[in-house]
Amino acid sequence: PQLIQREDYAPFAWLVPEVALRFDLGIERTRVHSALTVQRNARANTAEFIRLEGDGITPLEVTVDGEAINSWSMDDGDLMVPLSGDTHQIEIVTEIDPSANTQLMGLFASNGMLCTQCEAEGFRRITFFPDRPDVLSVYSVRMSGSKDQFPILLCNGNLKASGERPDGTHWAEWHDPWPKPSYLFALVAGDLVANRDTFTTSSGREVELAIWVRDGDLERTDHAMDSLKRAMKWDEETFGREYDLDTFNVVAVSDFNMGAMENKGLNIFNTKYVLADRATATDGDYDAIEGVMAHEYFHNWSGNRVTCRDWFQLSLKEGFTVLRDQLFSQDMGSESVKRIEDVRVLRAVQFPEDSGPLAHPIRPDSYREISNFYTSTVYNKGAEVIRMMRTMCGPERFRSGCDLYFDRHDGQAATCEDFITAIEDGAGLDLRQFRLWYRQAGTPKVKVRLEHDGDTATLHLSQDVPPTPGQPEKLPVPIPLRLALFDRESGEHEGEQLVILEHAQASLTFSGFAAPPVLSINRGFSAPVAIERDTPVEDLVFLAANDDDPFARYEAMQDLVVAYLRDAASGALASERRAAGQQAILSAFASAVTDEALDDLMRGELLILPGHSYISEQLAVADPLAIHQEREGLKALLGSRLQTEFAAMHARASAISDGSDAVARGARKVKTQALVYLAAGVPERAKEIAAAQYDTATNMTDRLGALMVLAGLRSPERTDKILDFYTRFRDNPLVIDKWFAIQAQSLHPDVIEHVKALAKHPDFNIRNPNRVRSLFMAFTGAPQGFHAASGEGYRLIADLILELDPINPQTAARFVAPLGRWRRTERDRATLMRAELERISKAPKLSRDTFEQVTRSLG
Ligand code: B3K
Ligand code: ZN
Repeated sequence: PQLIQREDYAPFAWLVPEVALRFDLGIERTRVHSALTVQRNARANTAEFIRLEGDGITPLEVTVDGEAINSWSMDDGDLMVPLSGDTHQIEIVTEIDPSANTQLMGLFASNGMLCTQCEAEGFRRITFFPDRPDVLSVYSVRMSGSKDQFPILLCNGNLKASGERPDGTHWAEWHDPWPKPSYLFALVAGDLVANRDTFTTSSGREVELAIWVRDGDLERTDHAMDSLKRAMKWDEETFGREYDLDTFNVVAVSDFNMGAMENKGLNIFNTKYVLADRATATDGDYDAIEGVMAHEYFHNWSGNRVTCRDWFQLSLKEGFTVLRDQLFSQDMGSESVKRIEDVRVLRAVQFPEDSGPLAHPIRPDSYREISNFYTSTVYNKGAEVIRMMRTMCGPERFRSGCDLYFDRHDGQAATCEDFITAIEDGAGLDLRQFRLWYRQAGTPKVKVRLEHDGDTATLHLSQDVPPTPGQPEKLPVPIPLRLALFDRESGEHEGEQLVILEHAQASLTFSGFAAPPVLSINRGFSAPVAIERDTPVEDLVFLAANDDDPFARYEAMQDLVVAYLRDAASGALASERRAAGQQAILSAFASAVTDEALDDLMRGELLILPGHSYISEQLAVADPLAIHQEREGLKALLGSRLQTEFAAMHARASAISDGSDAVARGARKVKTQALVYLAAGVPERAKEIAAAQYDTATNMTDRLGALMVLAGLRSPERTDKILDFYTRFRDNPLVIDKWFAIQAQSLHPDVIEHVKALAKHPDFNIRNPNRVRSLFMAFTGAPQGFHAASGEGYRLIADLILELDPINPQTAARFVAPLGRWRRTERDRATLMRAELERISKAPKLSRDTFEQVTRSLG
């Protein structure tokens, strides 16, 4: 497959101001009639043809200006139509079989309904079209089909007319006044019911809101609706963005490759991010629904009104929209807890990506399959990069920059460069050097050293951006670091400063410190970098107890643990230092458990140990089992030595009455945290408490937390509760997904056998992406299974990739990354991982998606 390069961008030779589509809908046969008004693009090179992209479709009829032609030809799936004049009308008929569409791209069937997914290149599986984001058109759509089968017919924009015919069919006509690229097209036809509401915009327009689901799911849509209304209001207040159509429809589907899709006026969601009630969804699910609802809604401006010129600019809409949804969630709940959660995801997923074979800049330079670039780098690091701009200028100036961006580029397909320039002009920032963040991959490493002499403290900073594939040499990037220097006597500091490290090295002096201060740096995680600080253990303990920046406090605890586990897992810890490290961690945890000034939501964060992948990141080459054992060993130590404290915390939290407020949520969070440690340290005692928590649970958070802990233990309670859970929830696919995941990601020594058995369970369905992820993606997070010395874990994942690739390449390709970490993994395992990648690469007819990921990973 061809390598597509950012530098090769050229505008399309034709404009397509108008598109009229007619759909005759059927699950097995849908006929599509498309009429395109095309005009020569004065800003592009002239062409004698128009290339209309197609993927797996054939033209049944082609007419130009009303005349059937046969001078068209096919080129690699695309339709080439010769055109001589400046303006033409092209009409094309295609036919597709949505029931055979297992890729879930284009028009597909899910549970008897029809729906679409067009981003990035799915529209070409419906009809021939210049399927690129810089071609913007006004769409009119007429759809018709059996009224019985498809009582509800939805499309982008506003409903214009509808009617019935005597033959049992009905039709609807929709018009979307806003010019849009084909990737934002959507259509839904099915038997659906709606949760309806209205929203009055700041300028007083009333918008009809509807969330469409299957009959029976309606009771579980209230949280999604509330989240949507909160997001609409917040975007008006915080970014001055108002909704721009008379209706906003959201449809939930159970077969979906991703979380959700921001199609203009008709968002399509994975049911996972819509349906929730207290018995079936965890607090984490509630937060995720709120966040994804907001994210897709925010795309209406950052993505739809201003879209991307080409797919290399993806972070223009995704990074920005992730930042917007993060800020929204920070405002809706606990700002510091949300910040910690976002950083944890970044470190668990994006940092490893940035240090592995799939590393790429937030604005990539080339791709073979764009689906592979919907990554944590483009999304989460992209958000961090824009967040740094905001940190450097402050929220007000940032808002002015955003206003200018929306103003200047409304109705356009823009670039990251356009965004940066608008922020420079509107916020008054100089971002010349900062642009490197868009061009360079790799997580910058910042070394921090604090010296003290007389009454002066000197801070030495240096940075290094590591080499990544295709980028051996790097330049220093501007790194905004929020810092404070604490007086260790008073436990206070004289105010926070923002320092921007622009060069490879810098030294800063601070006077007025008779005694050496304690440095708190990268507060709030002001830059997405890896800090290496030579901070003594007692200073970390000090910060873990005293830092007034909640993120920095969390970070001090993490650093204590990370340093210990890193050294322990690499065998570099002499027994004395081991004991000292454990002692420091024990005392930091003991104060976190008992500190009455902390709320439980924050306490819960402090008590989460750094994840396996983040610890691996600290080592050039990691032994996954050693990390796992040390991490579990530390948990066991904490659980047994702080047994009384954890049990008391569990009892205290269990007495807090159930509810959806922050106090009750915090209580649930620490309850399960207590169980996690007790299960590691005193499993016999933990079993009982967990079983009781399971039995008396009145919500999914408590029930699943208890089940998760039991799933890792060999005990009769485990078997009992796993069976009970299945029986209770067998009719709810989203909960059964949890049931699969909890077993696949468990600490149980027989996890591989469990996964193999679950793959044969009647409820396992390889065609449903949620189910595949809940079994196999979860399994890649069970180190003792995935990294089993026999290589069986790697083989399971490789077998899955090979089986799934012909069915759903986009989802299959997502499983390559865990195997791609071989270079950073201990030698024997690396050989096994590599061998599986090679086996995959030799398969005949590998999809472009999987081929690209496997090739890069072997690289
Ligand atoms: N824009 C979509 C992602 C589409 C993924 C295509 N492979 C959802 C989102 O980021 O909001
Ligand atoms: Zn998005």
